[in-house]
Amino acid sequence: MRFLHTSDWHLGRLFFGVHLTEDQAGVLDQLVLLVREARIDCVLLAGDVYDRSLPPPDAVRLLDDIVTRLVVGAGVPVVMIAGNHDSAERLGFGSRVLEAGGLHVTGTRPLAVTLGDAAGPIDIIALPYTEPAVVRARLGDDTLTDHEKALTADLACVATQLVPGRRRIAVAHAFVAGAVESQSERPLVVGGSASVGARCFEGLDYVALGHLHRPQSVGREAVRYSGSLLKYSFAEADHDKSVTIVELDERGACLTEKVPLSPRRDVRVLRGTLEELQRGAATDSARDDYVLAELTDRGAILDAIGKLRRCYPNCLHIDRTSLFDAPGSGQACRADHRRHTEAELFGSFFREVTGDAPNQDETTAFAEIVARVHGAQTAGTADTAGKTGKTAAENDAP
Ligand SMILES: [Mn+2]
Repeated sequence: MRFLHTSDWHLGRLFFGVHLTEDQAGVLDQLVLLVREARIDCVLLAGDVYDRSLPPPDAVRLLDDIVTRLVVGAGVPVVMIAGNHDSAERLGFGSRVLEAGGLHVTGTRPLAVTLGDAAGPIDIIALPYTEPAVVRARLGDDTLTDHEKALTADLACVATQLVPGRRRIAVAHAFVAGAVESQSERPLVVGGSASVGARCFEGLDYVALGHLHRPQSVGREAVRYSGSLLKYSFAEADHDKSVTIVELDERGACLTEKVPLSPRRDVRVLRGTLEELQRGAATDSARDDYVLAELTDRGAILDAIGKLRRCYPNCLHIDRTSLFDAPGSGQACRADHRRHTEAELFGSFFREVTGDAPNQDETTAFAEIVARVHGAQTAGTADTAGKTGKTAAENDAP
């Protein structure tokens, strides 16, 4: 039997204020095509279907469309669980009605789905993401104090109802110890560990995991994260986003294959001076990509984002932290500015911003500007005093 394992679609996601629904629709079109062309028997969607518990209407419409094309159009059953971003109750709406049609969705409790091929039945245990406290209350067991115990208990609940010896896989949304995190996952707990050991999944022929956004196996090849549908942070710029095709043979051994998805816009980090990036754009064939610009210029740039968006229209963010990592950074603000001359203050400000002391030309230019300002002030005061008949001292009064 051939499964397509995917997770973390995060439909309705905003990326630096940009709605990604069209980008998601584009790769999901590819997914539907792949399901047909690769003769997939069942799609496993391992949670974080939506980005938030109350998804925007566009995201709901997109999920409705994709699921209909898979289940009704292609005749391929879908097993879908809630992740920590989903509302378990809302995602699970109508699940008992939908089951007969081939859409097996579960939000609040574990579920067993039995499919089969020529070699016999295959049991799929669908384990939606659940807080230990919720499992504790549902099972009436006070000993379920952490994620591992809760998941093990849920798994056991379903497993005891199954016929032993049959091929068995699981779909779960969890953080398995030893796996590598990314920047765009919401931690399952704040200030603690929510990891579960890979040993929880012993005896299962394949475990289709969701939660971590980097595609990876953990512990053994058959315990696997497919990774997210798209890159949901700039820290994921180097990820190869993909889905996993799992071929389960008659003995329960599986072969996995990563199939890449091509988003209409990639997520890239570009580093250099503004001028270097502008020059690079001339020969860049993917200027529509979502871009984070790490500008290495020293000193101020007026409207840097406006200038960058003329060549990279989807430049979403500028990072100038290198500026603030400069040696001497932060020193100037601690100095008492009343004890320093204008030239000294300028010097320390210049060092603060650029990391270097001003050169002779810059020092001279500053001195000239200061002299001109002082000259204008003196002339202005004299002029005003002349017109109003007041003295300069009177004009200075508050
Ligand atoms: Mn996620």
